[in-house]
Amino acid sequence: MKVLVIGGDGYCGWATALHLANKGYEVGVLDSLIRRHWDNELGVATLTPIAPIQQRISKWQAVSGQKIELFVGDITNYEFLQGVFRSFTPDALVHFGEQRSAPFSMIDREHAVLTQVNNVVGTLNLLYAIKEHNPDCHLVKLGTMGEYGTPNIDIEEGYITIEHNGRKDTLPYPKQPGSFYHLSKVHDSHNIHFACRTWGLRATDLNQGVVYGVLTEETGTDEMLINRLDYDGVFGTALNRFCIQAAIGHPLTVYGTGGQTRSFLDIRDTVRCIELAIATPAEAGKMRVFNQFTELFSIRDLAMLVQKAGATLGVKVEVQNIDNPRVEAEEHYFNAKNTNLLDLGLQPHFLSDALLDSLLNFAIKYRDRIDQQQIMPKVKWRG
Ligand code: NAD
Ligand code: USQ
Repeated sequence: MKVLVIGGDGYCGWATALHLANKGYEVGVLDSLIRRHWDNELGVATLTPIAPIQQRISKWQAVSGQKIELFVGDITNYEFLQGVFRSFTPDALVHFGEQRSAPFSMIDREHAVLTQVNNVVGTLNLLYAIKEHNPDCHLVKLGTMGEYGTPNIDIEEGYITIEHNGRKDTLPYPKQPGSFYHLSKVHDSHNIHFACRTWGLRATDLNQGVVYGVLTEETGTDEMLINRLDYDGVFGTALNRFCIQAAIGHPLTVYGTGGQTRSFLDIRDTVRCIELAIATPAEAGKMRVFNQFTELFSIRDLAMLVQKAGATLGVKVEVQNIDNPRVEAEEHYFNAKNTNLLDLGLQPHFLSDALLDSLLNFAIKYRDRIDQQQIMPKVKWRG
């Protein structure tokens, strides 16, 4: 089975491409490398020294004997995308290839527009390419738990059954996202749902929580295969940032009270979830939705866990509540379902002392690469 991993040079995509190759899939990587360019523009860099994609791929071939085909280009360019479909003929697409930072999308009008055009047009092009070249191809699309926002009722997996004025229907779950980035994912979901209903395509929308960790079985086999690990105020995410802050003695940056609850998963579960989604494709005409996370934590609790893990390694960790640069509820109800992937056989790696230890030690190993100026958040939602 041939799987094209779009965004395969990124954090989730690189780990997934190698994992699927290791599991016997014929893998192609498509990436425009735009994320490396955005890092350069912002003057930020991953904690880990990542090799150019061509070198990463040839190293993987050297260690595993498996070939991964590389397509460098932008999915918003339809001619390019059609060329890839003709030459690679994928049976499944895993789509990670979007601008994925909420703060990046809130920098100014240009970044909001860039984010929504890149994400919405890219996904729309994929839907047309599937329809034209292989309507049976299964689209596995990365969405986000942030599509739902923080409603005061339980969050279902994509759809909710509602009774209204004596009538009943199962409808897309209401969405209240918290940034122009998160909104782009809602727009994608609507377009994918429409294409499935109208053209009979098959898709799985994976509403993923915040990913943490860096090592997977495959990326750990050689230093040249190392994954990216973002810590800066734009692309860095909560738990990864906290471990890296702890490693250099920077107080942990909890925004506001830290009562914000979010869903999380280990990157080793990200790659496994994708494998499970591909192995049992969605039915033709259906957009399935899986909530892809394993645990819920408040930001304040995460900071406390990192503080505790630091203490066992002899690292003193301070927690600082700073003014929240975002507009979001800080104390709220949050209860989301995640049974679909568990039913398919996911065996979660829950957050453990061992993982925090290894992430902290990883951060300590590369701490000379950290630019302290990039840690505090600079982008404010209200401008
Ligand atoms: P990333 O920035 O590390 O990787 C994304 C990759 O996509 C980059 O290599 C980039 O160059 C590429 N890309 C972007 N636009 C493209 C385009 N138009 N054409 C071709 N390539 C393009 O991001 P990530 O952390 O790996 O996230 C991957 C996906 O998973 C995103 O869609 C994101 O929204 C979703 N997700 C990520 C997280 C997380 O915590 N990292 C959590 C939930 C969902
Ligand atoms: N936060 C802090 N301190 C920090 C960083 C973040 O308190 O130093 C808080 C934020 O205010 C927010 C929460 O932690 O309440 C999560 O923020 P984040 O930056 O870790 O994650 P987010 O912006 O939501 O985005 C990330 C990924 C995105 C993905 C999303 C999944 O960048 O691609 O879609 O996680 S989810 O959060 O479930 O929507």
